[in-house]
Amino acid sequence: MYTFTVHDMMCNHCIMHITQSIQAIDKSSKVQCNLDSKTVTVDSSLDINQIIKAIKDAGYTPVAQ
Ligand SMILES: [Cu+2]
Repeated sequence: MYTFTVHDMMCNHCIMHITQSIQAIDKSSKVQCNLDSKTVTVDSSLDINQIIKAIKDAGYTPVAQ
């Protein structure tokens, strides 16, 4: 389980982009995004760097917690 702060996640559209980008590399991952706390929690067996890359590829800036 990985938790990131993503300050540039502003709306549900951002959440959709981030979730789709992660699920594109791990279909069985579980992604939970919280706009109030600007956090993204990812349950995935992939390496954290792959998750970070997926979030960056979606156009956002994750900071690992
Ligand atoms: Cu947005």
